[in-house]
Amino acid sequence: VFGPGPSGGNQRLIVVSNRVSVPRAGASAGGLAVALEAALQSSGGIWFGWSGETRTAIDADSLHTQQVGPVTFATTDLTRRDVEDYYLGYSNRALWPVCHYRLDLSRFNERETQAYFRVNDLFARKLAGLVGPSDLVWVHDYHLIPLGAALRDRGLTNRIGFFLHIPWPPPEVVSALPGYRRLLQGLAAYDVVGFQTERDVEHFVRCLEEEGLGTSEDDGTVVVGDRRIEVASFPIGIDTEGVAEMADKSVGLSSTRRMLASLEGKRLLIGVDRLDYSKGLRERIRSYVAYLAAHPEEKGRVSYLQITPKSRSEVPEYAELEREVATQVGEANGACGDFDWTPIRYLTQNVPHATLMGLYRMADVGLVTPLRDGMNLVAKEFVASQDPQDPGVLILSRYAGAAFELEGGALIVNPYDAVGTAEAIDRALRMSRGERRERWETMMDVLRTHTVNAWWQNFLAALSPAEDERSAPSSS
Ligand code: GDG
Repeated sequence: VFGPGPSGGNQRLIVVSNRVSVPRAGASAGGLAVALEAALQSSGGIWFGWSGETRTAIDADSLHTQQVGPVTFATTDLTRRDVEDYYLGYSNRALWPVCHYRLDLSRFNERETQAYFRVNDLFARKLAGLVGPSDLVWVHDYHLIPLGAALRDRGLTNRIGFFLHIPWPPPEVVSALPGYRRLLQGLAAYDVVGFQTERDVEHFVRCLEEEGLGTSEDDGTVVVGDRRIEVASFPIGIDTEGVAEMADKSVGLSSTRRMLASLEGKRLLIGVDRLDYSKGLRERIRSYVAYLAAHPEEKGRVSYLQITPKSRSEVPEYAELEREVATQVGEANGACGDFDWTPIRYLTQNVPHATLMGLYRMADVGLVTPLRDGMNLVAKEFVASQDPQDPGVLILSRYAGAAFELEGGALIVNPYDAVGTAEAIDRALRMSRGERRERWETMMDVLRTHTVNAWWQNFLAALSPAEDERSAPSSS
C-alpha cells in the first residue's frame, strides 16, 4: 500500500518526533527508533525533530541535516527557555501527568502553555519547507499535538497522521488541561489520529463530541466540519522474533553467567522501568514487602531485581520520586533483609539491551505494574524473552495498555492493591510448568502477529491516500 504512487510520484515518509535518534556508530538504538528507521528506509524520507541541544538564540530557518542512506535526519536546536517551558514545562508537567490521570502532580502555567504552541509553530515553520507535495507526514507523541494544525496554517494539504504513545483520558480528566480546546482542534486537523487502545479512542471521540468539534460515524471515522478523519487504535508491538533470538543467545553472555552465579538458586523477580511515577514503583515495592510478610519462609529464597534508569531528573516531581524510591528500597532491605540476603537489588543505571533480554529470560516473574501506561513494551519483551520450555510468569497491571492484548496469559492485577499483587506473586512462583507454558503460548500468539513492523505498516496503510485519490491532484 505504501511507497511510490502509481503516477511514479515520489511519496516519501516524513517522521516527526520531539527527539530524533540519529544513528551513531557503536550505539545501539531502542526498539522504536529501529522500527521507525525501517519505515523510513522502505520509502526514503526525513526524520525531523529537536537535536537535544540548546543555544541562546534560534534562527527560524536553520537546520542540521545528516544523510544516512535514503534517510535525512533533520534537527533543530532550541533555546534553553523553550526547553524549560515547552519540554520540561507544558509537555512533562501538564500533558504527561494529566494523560496519566495525575492531576495531583500536574502544574499549569500560562507562559509554558504559550511556549508549547509557539515551539510547535517553530517546528512547523522549519519543517514546511522540507515537505514535498505527495509526502506522508507522521507526527509522534504528546509534545507535538498542535503540529498538524500549524502545518495546515502554512498551507500544507498533505496527508498528515498523528500517533499518541501515552494514554488519552476521558474528558472528565483531560479537560483540566490549559489549552484543552486548542489541543482537540489540533488533533482534529490530522487525517489519521492513532491511539494505543480502543479505550483511548473512545475517550478521544467523547472529547470531540462533547466540545462540538466532531461527530463519530458507524464506520469508525469522525466528521469534523467538512472533513472526515480516521480515529483508530494501533497497539504498538516489539520485534518479537528479534527479542526471542537475543534472549536465546544471552546464555553465552558473561553478564548472564555473573547474574546466575549471584542468584545461587534463588527465584528471580524482575522489574524494568524508566524512573517515572506512572510506573507504580512505590506500590510495587510495597507489594513485594507484603509478599515477604505473608511468606516469611521465602526470605532468602527469592530476589527482586529492579532496573530503573533515571529520567527527566530536571523535572522536580521526578527528582522527588528518585529520592523516595531510593529511601523505600533502603528501608525495605534494612527491615526485611538479612546479613546474607538482600531482598531488592536496585539499579538506576542504563543496562545494555542484550543484557536486559538475558535478565528477562532468567527471571521467574516479570513485574509490570504501572498505575497507568499507554502500552508498556517491557511486558511484551519479557514474554518474548522466555524459554518456551520453561517460561516465566508475567504479572501485569490492568492499567497498562498491554493488558488488553495479554490478559489471556498474564496474571492481571490492580497495582494499588498490595495484598492482591502479593498473592499474584505467590501464585506465579508456585505455578505449574504446564500452566506457565499454556499462558505463555496464548501471549506469544498475540505478539507474533502484533509486531512493531505490523504497527507502522498498519498506520501507514491508514495514512496513505486511497487508490482513487493517488493519481488525481489533491483537491483541498
Ligand atoms: C512510552 C509509553 C509505550 C528500559 N530500561 C532500559 C531499557 N529500557 C527499554 C525497555 C523498553 C523501553 O525502554 C521502555 O518502553 P515502555 O513502553 O515500557 O515505556 P516508556 O518509555 O514510558 O514509553 C509506553 C511506549 O512509549 C511505546 O509506544 O509503550 O506506554 O509510556 O523497550 O526495554 N533499555 C536499555 N537499557 C535499560 O536500562 N537498553
